Amino acid sequence: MTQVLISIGSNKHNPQLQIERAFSKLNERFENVRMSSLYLTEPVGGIPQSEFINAAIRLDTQLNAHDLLQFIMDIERQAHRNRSMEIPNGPRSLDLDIILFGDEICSEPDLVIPHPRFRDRRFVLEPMQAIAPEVIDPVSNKSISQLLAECTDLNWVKTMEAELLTQ
Ligand code: PH2
Ligand code: MG
Ligand code: MG
Repeated sequence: MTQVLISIGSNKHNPQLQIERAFSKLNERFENVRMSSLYLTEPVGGIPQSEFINAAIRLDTQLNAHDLLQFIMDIERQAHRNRSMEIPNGPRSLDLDIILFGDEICSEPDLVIPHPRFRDRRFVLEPMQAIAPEVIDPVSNKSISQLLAECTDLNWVKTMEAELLTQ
């Protein structure tokens, strides 16, 4: 079994529903599936666009990383994601990124693990910190907690609960 950390995000076509549906599909297929709470996050890159909802998911799998990638891309397609029509870092109905796959390091044209930019993204690290603070990044040998403490990304990330309290 390999423990996997996935970052999930959406800012189009009912983001909360997209994330809940994707979570149920992963939960049906895999074991020990856990999701953080949902976070409202400032869009990073792309074009001016709506805020995202992001979360982190932790699961165990017997699949290899490529087969897991196929499975999650299938979930993205079911959410009507069409990569050929997309602006880089632009709006998307559902994005599932494999951040860590056990302690594997993989650098292939279609799959880079650990995710190359996750250490610089607060919208990835904050949700991961909530469910997997002790997990180690095999490239930097630092824990998620350490990476978050050192992260200089100033884009805002807030829990949906905090957002409700300020309304
Ligand atoms: N995903 C991107 C680009 N920018 N910004 C936020 N806040 N959340 C995301 O999930 C996100 C992003 C590319 O996948
Ligand atoms: Mg992606
Ligand atoms: Mg992404």
